[in-house]
Amino acid sequence: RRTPLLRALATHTSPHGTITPPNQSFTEYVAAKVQQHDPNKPMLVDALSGQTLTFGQFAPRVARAAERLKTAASKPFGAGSTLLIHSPNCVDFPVAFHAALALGGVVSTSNPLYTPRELAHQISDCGASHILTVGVFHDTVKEAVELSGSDATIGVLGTDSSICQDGADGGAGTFSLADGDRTAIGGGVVSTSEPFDASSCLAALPYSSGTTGLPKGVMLTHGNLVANLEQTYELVKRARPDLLGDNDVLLGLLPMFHIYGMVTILHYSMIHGSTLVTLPNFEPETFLKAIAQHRVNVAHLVPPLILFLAKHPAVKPEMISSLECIMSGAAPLDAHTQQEAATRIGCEVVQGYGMTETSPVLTIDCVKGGKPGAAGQLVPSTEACLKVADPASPSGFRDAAPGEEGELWCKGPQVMPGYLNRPDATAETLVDGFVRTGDIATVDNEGNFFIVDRVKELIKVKGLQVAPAELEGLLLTHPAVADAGVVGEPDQRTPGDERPHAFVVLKPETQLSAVDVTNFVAGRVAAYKHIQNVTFVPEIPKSASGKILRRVLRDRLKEGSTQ
Ligand code: 4UU
Repeated sequence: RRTPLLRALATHTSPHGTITPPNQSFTEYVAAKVQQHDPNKPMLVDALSGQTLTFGQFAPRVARAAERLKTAASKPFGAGSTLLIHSPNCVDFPVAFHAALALGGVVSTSNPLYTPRELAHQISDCGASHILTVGVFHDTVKEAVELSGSDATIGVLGTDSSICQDGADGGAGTFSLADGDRTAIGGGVVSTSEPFDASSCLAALPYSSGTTGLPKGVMLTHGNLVANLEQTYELVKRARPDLLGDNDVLLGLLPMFHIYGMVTILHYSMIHGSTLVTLPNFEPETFLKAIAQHRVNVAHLVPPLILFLAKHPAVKPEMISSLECIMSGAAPLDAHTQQEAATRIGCEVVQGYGMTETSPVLTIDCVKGGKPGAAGQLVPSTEACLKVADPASPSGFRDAAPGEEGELWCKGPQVMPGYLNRPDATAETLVDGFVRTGDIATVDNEGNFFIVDRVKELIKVKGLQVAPAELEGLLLTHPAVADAGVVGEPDQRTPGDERPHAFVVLKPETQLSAVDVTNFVAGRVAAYKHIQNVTFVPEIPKSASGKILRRVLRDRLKEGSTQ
């Protein structure tokens, strides 16, 4: 009799109730919402080129792009096919995305700054049949396709021959989203002869290393994406209706290939009916100009960008006077920095928390003006518990006592069904329907969660993932390196941000400088993954089972001791 009560106490449910997401494809859901807004209103505006896509142009543009994907490409795209979008933010991004989904296929997204070898890994891993990129990255993509041995077809966005341009024959196309077969979880095809089930059809494959190892394809279903948009939108509607203005202008700076940019910024803006001002990269001048010129009032950012706005001498109050609300996510923002930033910028700063594996949103701070340091409350239909390792318990875990820190485990319709082709990693991450976040949290009496530490391997650089295992694997390919361990070193100038630090063991009779090590890595991975500091050590501390004791390495950095 006692067990159910204890279980009930240990599981936290959302204070914002539940939602019943419609059983629709993601594209059908988004297109129906988009259609409810003024067809002449700009939905996306490219801050650099001025290129605009209105709410009314969206559906016909998707229909045309789908037609071209299906017919113009050297091999037809359809159910079971995967489109890899390798592009900076642009107005064509959602068009290409939904054209692929409308045909029953799947979309994977990659960082356009990847080197050919990083991109080649994703091309083979996700099994991309088609790749869309922009002109400047065409050669990189071509090289990556060759490296991967794939026969993927490459197309170009943003040119006259682009699949996303309106054709000479007009853009009156309509598309039937319910028609056609779809891609099943893990590949294969779900036939239309079966009733549509959004939770069993695969839609997106963003990449995440999860709690350990190399980047993996995160299988997100149509149901996951629809649910998370409903959860986010409904939470704002119920708890912060003042944040649902009719004429909001949002900032599309964070990359659309990452889950934050893809769902919480791009698609949230589209369904809400806001105008999204997109930027292809961060450059102080264009960033400030975009905010001022378009009167951006809601900006989804990561902590280093918030610090830039709060502290950089180039930022003058009149440049950012339109800002009313800044949403911070993807990395920790401590209470002090949050409050100081809100005061200096002169607008509210609130946090959201989530991960790629949860489509992404798990919590949002609903306190008006922001609850300092809080990641927020659970979005509707989401459950969480805090787990502490306990060798005495049969499961190896016990629930945290009230007020005690524990690993956050979450459950809800936004949780992925698993990693692509990785049943082992899936089984480690999903337990009884709960996803293990690898984050340590506490919760207060009002259901506000605070993320206090990260216990998974992941390093976060400006909100983007850097997988230590990837850099370690790369370092081990150097002929002079006997062993290596990489951890995130807190960046003193930017609280919450990290930089990869390598501990390296050299082979006997070899010589290597720190610069040799950083250069070796720099030639092979995108800039944000570059090793910033190197410490040579006689050995890498490991557990009895051979796992790197990262905590020990991190503690050494904290102590400033390198031995
Ligand atoms: C401390 O970064 C993301 C998702 C970001 C996001 C989600 C919901 C931003 C706004 C929003 O509303 O996904 P990933 O997969 O790249 O990284 C996930 C990890 C988390 O497990 C956690 O360690 O990023 C860290 N993280 C945070 N940490 C994400 N948000 C926070 C946060 N505080 N607010």
